[in-house]
Amino acid sequence: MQNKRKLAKTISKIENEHSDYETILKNAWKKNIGSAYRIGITGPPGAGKSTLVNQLALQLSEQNLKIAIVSVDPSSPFSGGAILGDRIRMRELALKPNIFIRSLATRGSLGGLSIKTQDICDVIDSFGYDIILIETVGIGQIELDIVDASDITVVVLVPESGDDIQSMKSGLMEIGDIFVINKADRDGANSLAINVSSMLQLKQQFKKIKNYNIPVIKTIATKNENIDLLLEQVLKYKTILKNNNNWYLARKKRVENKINELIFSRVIDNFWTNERKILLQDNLNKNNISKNTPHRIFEKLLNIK
Ligand SMILES: Nc1nc2c(ncn2[C@@H]2O[C@H](COP(=O)(O)OP(=O)(O)O)[C@@H](O)[C@H]2O)c(=O)[nH]1
Ligand SMILES: [Mg+2]
Repeated sequence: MQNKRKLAKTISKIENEHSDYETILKNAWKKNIGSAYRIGITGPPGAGKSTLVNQLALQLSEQNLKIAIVSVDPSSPFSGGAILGDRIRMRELALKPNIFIRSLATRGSLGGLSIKTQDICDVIDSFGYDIILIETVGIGQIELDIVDASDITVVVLVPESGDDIQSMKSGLMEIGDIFVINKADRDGANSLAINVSSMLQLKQQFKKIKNYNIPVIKTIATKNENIDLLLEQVLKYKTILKNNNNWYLARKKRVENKINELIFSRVIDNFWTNERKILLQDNLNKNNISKNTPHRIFEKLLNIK
């Protein structure tokens, strides 16, 4: 429990961009992280992502694993946006010594979300967690950011209001390594599953791994139905990743992203000297703004010593 409290505090520091941010990460990386399996779960609001994550965490916790749940969803019960029953279930989950739950605010720059989520996962990893379940609401950039931060992406769809067509448009089809048709107790689950399967067959280019057939699994999260099947596929995918070198490639990409981000922030910080700030404002004042193109001002800024 003490450990969980310490982890929670550390994550808050990253979220709030505390001055210790980079020190925390330096220390985390020193612990040779990279063993936690990062599972992204995404899909439209109300699809049952939180319920699924809840069930997955429960099953995994029985396997004597340390599980972390990170929710990047403003409407998630983890962040208090749900009906009472769901909140109570979450609280029960959080009481288990080997389950850590955390919701992240989506405020701030969207572009920064993938790095921040990644950094937070790195810290969780350094605390010895085996599995990190990352729930994100499927709204464009956020879910794409999370793809970067995870090893596997599970896309959750439901048989409601033309979800299949919607997901084609929003790019969900491209990012899924496993598809879940949740609320299989509802009409239309079968036809949605068939539609998704045939779309996946047509779009072979979505496959990141050769000879891997993307599974489409029907679940009823509220009744814990087929969650074991989903879990089996999720765990199988980890073996596939490792056998195909993709485990390493995903890590390589994350390290690269992090280095690029460090370069970017460091270069920006060094660039904006007082002289340059003054020069910029001077060039942008009412009298001067039409005199120069942005490119010319950029050149001037570069050339100032
Ligand atoms: N009928 C039915 N309802 C479900 C199922 N899974 C989740 N729900 C309900 O759908 C609602 C939204 O679930 P939630 O997990 O919060 O969705 P999220 O927004 O994707 O995280 C909740 O009231 C759940 O109890 C399911 O398989 N069948
Ligand atoms: Mg949710």
